[in-house]
Amino acid sequence: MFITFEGIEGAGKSTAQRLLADHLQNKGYTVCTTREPGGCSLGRRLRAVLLDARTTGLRSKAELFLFLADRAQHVGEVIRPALDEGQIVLCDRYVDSTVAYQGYGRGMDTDQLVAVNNLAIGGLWPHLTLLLDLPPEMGLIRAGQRNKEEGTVISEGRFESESLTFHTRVREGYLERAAGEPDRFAIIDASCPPEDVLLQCVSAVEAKLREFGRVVE
Ligand code: Z5A
Repeated sequence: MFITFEGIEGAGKSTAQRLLADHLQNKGYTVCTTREPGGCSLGRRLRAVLLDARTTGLRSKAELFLFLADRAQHVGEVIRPALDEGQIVLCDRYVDSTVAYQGYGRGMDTDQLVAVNNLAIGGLWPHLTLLLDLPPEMGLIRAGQRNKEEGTVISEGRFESESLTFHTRVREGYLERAAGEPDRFAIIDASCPPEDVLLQCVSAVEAKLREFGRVVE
């Protein structure tokens, strides 16, 4: 089963992914955790270019194709093989990030974005997308706190420096997508403490596993 985590900066995706992976492993599932950009060796090189605040003047289309190159390689090298082995794949960001950031954030045509993404992923859409939703002001505060704790990293700050209006458009884009595909998306209230976020994720995942006849009690 293929599960993706989506949401704005600082929503708590990486935290929820880690907690959910532990929970599922404790239940006996084999889990593959990965992320975009940077879930494979080519992707790690592309991530360095894409997220570095010193990458200036990158055209929106060039940015798009770098994310798609990362995704196409990642699907072929990591995601599909793990799914073929029967693993549960938990991926931090995927196609919906492109539609939200390059579409709603940068203003590119969302139908075209879905079409080029479909080419990159060879039709491999997630079975479930956990949308961690919270106000952008809150996400940016969390991301700022994390940067303070871990030391601000200029090499990962290109999107963080976008305006609050940009992040607000991205959030609205996500919510619009979720409303359009209610069977795939579960909207998670990410403003609560991590353990409550986990409970909401577990409930959505168990419902999907039940649908697929894969529940381990
Ligand atoms: N991007 C794109 O434009 N197009 C694409 O196709 C793709 C990506 C795939 C990748 O950034 C950037 O690329 C992203 C979109 C763009 N940029 N933005 N914005 P990334 O992968 O480096 O970073 P991120 O995905 O935005 O994640 P993040 O900033 O690392 O945040 P997070 O994973 O959602 O949150 P976290 O690291 O789990 O938590 C952040 C802090 O909050 C940390 O201190 C936690 O301890 C704390 N936290 C977490 N959960 C909670 C709760 N529930 N309560 C309180 N505090 C919490």
